[in-house]
Amino acid sequence: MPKLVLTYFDFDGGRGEAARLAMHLGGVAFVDKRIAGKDWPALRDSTPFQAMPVLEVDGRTIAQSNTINRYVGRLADLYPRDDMPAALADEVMDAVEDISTRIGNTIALDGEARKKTREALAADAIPRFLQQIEARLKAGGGEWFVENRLTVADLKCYLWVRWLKSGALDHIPADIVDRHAPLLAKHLERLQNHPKIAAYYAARKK
Ligand SMILES: N[C@@H](CCC(=O)N[C@@H](CS)C(=O)NCC(=O)O)C(=O)O
Repeated sequence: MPKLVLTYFDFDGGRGEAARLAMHLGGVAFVDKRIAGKDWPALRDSTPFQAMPVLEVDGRTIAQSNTINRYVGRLADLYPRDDMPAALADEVMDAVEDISTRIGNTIALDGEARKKTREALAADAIPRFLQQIEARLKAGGGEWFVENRLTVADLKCYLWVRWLKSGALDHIPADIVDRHAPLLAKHLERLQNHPKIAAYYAARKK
């Protein structure tokens, strides 16, 4: 197994969290390097695309969260080996990435601009993405996206849905998932109640 160092912000969510969870679930040893916000400006230019997460693999650096998810997913046996289920898992991860980026971009906006942009997202793009992603869960059998088992696609979706339902996003109603994609709300519970995920977050709280 290569020596792995995952570098990401010091909170239990965001683009680095699916890889952390995947390695934890798969028993893949890694250094969980957590960066405080105040230390990020000094580190920024040393990362390939001035962004995190980054994964060092035996000293080589890999950037881009979904690329990292696929890589650690393979190590953790949480990513499909066959082409079609792998493409379906990628589709979910990339769709979640697209919509998360659109939501994330509103964080930097000022009051009224943020309100308008978030209300527009809540009226159109978010319901569409929820419905389309839910349709893919249904096509996979209703519990998992592919191969009737947990993969990194489930982790990526779970973290997005958890964010939407957290109430942290003003002007995006926290019940938007329940209203537009009830299967994704159940999927969130399935992941939250997964024994290893529940134990991981219980331990993080201590
Ligand atoms: N496409 C990239 C986006 C990475 C990204 O924007 N990361 C954010 C944190 S989630 C970041 O590093 N922001 C700090 C900055 O832009 O200065 C990926 O998927 O990894």
